Amino acid sequence: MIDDLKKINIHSIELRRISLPLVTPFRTSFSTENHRDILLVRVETDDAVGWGECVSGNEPLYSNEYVEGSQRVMIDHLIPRLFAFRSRAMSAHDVAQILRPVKDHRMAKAALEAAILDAQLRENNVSLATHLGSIHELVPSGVSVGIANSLDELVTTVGGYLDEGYARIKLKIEPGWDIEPVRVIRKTFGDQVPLQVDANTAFTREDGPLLAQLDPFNLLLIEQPLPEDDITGHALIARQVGTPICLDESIVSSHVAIDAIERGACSIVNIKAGRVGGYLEAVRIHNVCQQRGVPVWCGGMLETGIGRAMNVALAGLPNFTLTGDISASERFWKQDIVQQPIRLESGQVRLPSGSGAGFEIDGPFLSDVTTSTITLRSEN
Ligand code: SMG
Ligand code: MG
Repeated sequence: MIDDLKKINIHSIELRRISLPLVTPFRTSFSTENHRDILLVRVETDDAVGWGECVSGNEPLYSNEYVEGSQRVMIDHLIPRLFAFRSRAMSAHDVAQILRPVKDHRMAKAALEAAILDAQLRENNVSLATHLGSIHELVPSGVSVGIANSLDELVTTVGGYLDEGYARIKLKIEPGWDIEPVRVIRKTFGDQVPLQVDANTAFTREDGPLLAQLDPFNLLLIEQPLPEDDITGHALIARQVGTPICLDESIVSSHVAIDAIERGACSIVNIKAGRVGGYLEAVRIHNVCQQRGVPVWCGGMLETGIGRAMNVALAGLPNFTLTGDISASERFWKQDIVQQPIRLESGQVRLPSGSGAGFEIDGPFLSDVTTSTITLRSEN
């Protein structure tokens, strides 16, 4: 991925908050979500408008970021740095460097970079998929299934998704909802269903023997069993468990990815642009994993059509050899804010091909769900 794009002039950055209800509650080991309060970034340049979606949650429970904090850090620290950039014209490839003095806040940085990249690609008439280096037109679509109220309810839900054609099922797990749900899903739907689990940090270093009880079920992977800061703990677990260990929350940069791989903490990596500070760093992680023979897959953060289109573009890179959490928009939303919601086509989703991330906003619906907007203008 080289930066051969014509630079752009940013005129204004709008921060728009929207509120969207989920079609069904989504329960993980750390929370139950009924709606998302989402921060969108809209960048206006000379000849284009670009959009980015911030994936930070309503509360700081997945990571330390949360939507109110992301908006605050953008207004007080990130956007002023972008506007103070020495020369007026900028590339999205400059953004991470400009924002580097501000520690962490990767979801906020990622949303700004995404909006700038989208605008720049639209001005250059290049698609995001092409720019990132995607090689596919369609990618298989996996679905993440929340913790259910009962095993019967879980079977009904998973059966529905399999009927819809999803290519892979991921079950959320937590202590007490771990071996049994997997056993029941395997017994009901057979050994051929591609299946994996995600613990979102809910287990401890002592749980190696428990997690090894998942081995007979032939899972693709166990995602993030231990807390995000415990790389050594994951290496210990990986030695006790036959199922491959995959990291999500722990992998916040390409440096951490290399470290985790070299220390034997994971043999698969989940890549989420928001968690790592942007799509450009996501590609770097893809590359360092590829060089080390570690397959990757694209995670999801319950995105609207904005983030979802960008995730599909990323998932077309060659080392995304495992199926991602890129379900159809209707898995989470009754109505999407874009005119081209992601749809399932025989268990796959299509990479957007228009310039930028390839979608158009549904303006009237976006207005309906907007709860606030703030516009910041560059003085250049
Ligand atoms: O967007 O399909 C999606 C959700 C996928 O399970 C998913 N994401 O840890 O991987 C993960 C979770 C994080 C979000 S939970 C609110
Ligand atoms: Mg996860």
